[in-house]
Amino acid sequence: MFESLSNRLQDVFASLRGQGRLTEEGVELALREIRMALLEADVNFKVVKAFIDRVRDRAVDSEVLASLSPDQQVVRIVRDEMLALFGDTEGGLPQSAKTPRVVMLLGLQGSGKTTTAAKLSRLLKSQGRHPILVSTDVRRPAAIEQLSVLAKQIDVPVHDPAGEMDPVARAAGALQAARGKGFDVVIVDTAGRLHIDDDLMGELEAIKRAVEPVDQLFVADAMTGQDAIKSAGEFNRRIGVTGVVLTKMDGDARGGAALSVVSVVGVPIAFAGSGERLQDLEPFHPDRVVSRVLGMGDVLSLIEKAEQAYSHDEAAALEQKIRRDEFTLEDFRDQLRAIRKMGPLEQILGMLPGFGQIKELQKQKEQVDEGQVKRVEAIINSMTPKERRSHQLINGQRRKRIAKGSGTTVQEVNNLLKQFVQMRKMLKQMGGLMQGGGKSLKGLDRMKLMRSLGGR
Ligand SMILES: Nc1nc2c(ncn2[C@@H]2O[C@H](COP(=O)(O)OP(=O)(O)OP(=O)(O)O)[C@@H](O)[C@H]2O)c(=O)[nH]1
Ligand SMILES: [Mg+2]
Repeated sequence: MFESLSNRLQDVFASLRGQGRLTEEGVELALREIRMALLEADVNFKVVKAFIDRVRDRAVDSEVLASLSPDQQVVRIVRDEMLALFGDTEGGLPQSAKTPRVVMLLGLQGSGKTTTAAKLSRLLKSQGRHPILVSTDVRRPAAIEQLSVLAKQIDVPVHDPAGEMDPVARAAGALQAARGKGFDVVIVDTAGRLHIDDDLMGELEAIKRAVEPVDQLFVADAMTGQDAIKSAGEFNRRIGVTGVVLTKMDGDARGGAALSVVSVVGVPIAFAGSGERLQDLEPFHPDRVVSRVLGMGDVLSLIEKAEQAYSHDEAAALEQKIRRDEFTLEDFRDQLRAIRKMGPLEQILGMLPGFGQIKELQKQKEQVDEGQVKRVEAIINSMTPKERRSHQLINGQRRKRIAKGSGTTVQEVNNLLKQFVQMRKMLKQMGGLMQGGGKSLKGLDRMKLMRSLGGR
């Protein structure tokens, strides 16, 4: 699922890579592609429109972070907005003090209600709850038996009085049994229909009145895309839906249903089913799904770290210094510290996609030695403030003293100074390119920088 959407979005991000800054045309072009990608993934068109408008607003009037490159900025905005699509949800069932808690499953025929009933009871049991199951599907032959067979596999009791064929009586009986025997959750499986009809709705309403469920979960087959959403809206109007269970996420659904359901129905996705086995149900975690869609889970956390380590003001101040050729060893040390705040270099580099696979980069990774970075810092710390501000002062005599003070060699001090001078030159050139815009040294550029330093 989400594969093709994911690929297309990543193409969009790739096309933004290497651009110096976000221009309005660049954003528009990217938005057009993102829009197409979402529509092709079967996301509801109204949802797409609202989504694109919000991304545009944010990208153009840009609370642009100096530490991010254009593609990272767009990824970040798209990620935020996708998360917003799913609403603020942790997945799972919301808190409720009601005991026994009745969970009623609703949905069209074959959407996965019965399987989900069993999966959910297994999940709740593993969380220390004591569920009991009941089938109210008296119409389809063997439907009751199906639930019993599944329940046996996971050792969860079912309420199944022989010969009782009234759906309401079966549900009410289960609730009574739960009260009497100390079960704290009653999961009510219901009958499905190919299409929504009055008969079915009437029956569901009667069951609902009899057992007053806390949760009315709409079970939607992700493979049916927009149709699932439409019927969710219908069930919501007639019966009320408190949450959605998206099943068959393991199939080749395009994912649009998942991305539209919350906006259209207005309730969160509570669980996602991803297989036929009874352990294949998980509370729905929007952040993980979004990371997967954007294909850059680790890059996202890298972006977060860069944001934390580097404020906009710091970036602007640094940029000014570079322009004026005032970048000192002290600034250099601050940069070093900022980058180390992001975490161990090893770990940061490991977050770059494909880093592990590329041999050449693997070699560079080995060169980024945490110890070396620390030595660079020690060398700078052993300088006097005056020396740090004016590196030209540092003659042979001073170099010897600094080496001694930092527990390094004169050779190492020489290397550092040489690199510093080179870096200043490079920064100055870069500074010339960074006109206006406040786009300064970006996170990843800084890492390259530090790599060249920490390296040799
Ligand atoms: N691959 C996959 N199959 C699933 C999933 N959930 C359910 N199924 C399968 O979908 C089919 C229908 O599931 P049921 O649980 O019987 O669906 P239902 O909604 O109870 O169907 P009715 O009672 O006839 O309305 C079964 O073959 C399940 O094994 C899932 O998450 N992934
Ligand atoms: Mg069923």
